[in-house]
Amino acid sequence: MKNSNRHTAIVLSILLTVGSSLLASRTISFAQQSGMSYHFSTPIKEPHLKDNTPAAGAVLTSVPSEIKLDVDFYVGPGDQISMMKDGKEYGMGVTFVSSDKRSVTRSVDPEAPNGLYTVNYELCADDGECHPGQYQFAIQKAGNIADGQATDRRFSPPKDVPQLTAHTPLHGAVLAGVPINVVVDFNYDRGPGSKIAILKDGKDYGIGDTTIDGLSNLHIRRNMTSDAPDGIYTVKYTSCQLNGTFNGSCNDGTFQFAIDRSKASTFTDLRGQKAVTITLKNISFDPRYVMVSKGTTVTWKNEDDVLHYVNTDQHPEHSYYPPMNSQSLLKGDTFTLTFDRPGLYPYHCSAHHHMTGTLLVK
Ligand SMILES: [Cu+2]
Repeated sequence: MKNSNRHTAIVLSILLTVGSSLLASRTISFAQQSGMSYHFSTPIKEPHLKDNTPAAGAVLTSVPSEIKLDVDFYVGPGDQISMMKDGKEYGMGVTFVSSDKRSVTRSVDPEAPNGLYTVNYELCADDGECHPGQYQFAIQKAGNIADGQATDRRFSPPKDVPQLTAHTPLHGAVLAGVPINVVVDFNYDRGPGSKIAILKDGKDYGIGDTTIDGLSNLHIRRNMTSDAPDGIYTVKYTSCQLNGTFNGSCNDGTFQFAIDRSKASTFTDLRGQKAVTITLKNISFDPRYVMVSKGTTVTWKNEDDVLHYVNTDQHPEHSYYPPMNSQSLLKGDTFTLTFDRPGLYPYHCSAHHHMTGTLLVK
């Protein structure tokens, strides 16, 4: 060992000795505009783990699509990946083993908020022996906006009401076309008095009456006029409870979304065809963003070995356009629907939450 190297080694060994009591954990500071810093626990490494994505201690500026663990052996059945924050699971669907059995993946909830996440996993060998492991990473999306809110500053914060579970469009969504309707979802029956207005510059672009539908009357819905102009819309809704403790009581909520037709320029233009096929392949919809003419029959075909679905937004309500909910699709299975109403149809696969698509009917 050279002198200078020896010197470095001595300094390092002193630092390691001093730091050994602190080795149980380490802090990585994150000094971007948020000023957030995260305290990561030391990973517990499964003996055969070769690599993991995201990396331990990573601070990501967007939500990863999946957790991926690479191994230096062949994994058997029984593997598990969990991604937790504040006692809530953000792993989605089942844990998958790659066809070469050298990696294990699980999808991540695309709505996962900012914060520190703990990945707990268990990797199993062919002989059924399993070993646990753990590591942490953080998500810190750009901007200082609170969790779950739009990062586009044109939008003012939404006002939610009791028993609200979801709505379509989402707050802060910038849409490539006009939504066919606005749907607000609840976990308890809605009753008379519930109503939706879709406002821009004091004008209501909702058409017809607000309706209540779905199993147990969980959704309130209002159609939207298809010639609504580009711009920001404020949805003002009144939610009235039908049964239970709050029978007859009403609450007002708001959220906002925008229409920007220029976003449709990125869509695959399949207009002028009577029939169009979208393939479900490599856990994605191909093409993902599709423009078709009114009256087109669209067929989704699963070409993956895994089970997929076509589900209208949001998950798990699937209420935006209920005819667009398929049965489970095995490899080779198809789902076909004819679209007579112009507008935007956002959808997803309920088995793979980052597997999303949008159909724009012109
Ligand atoms: Cu899927």
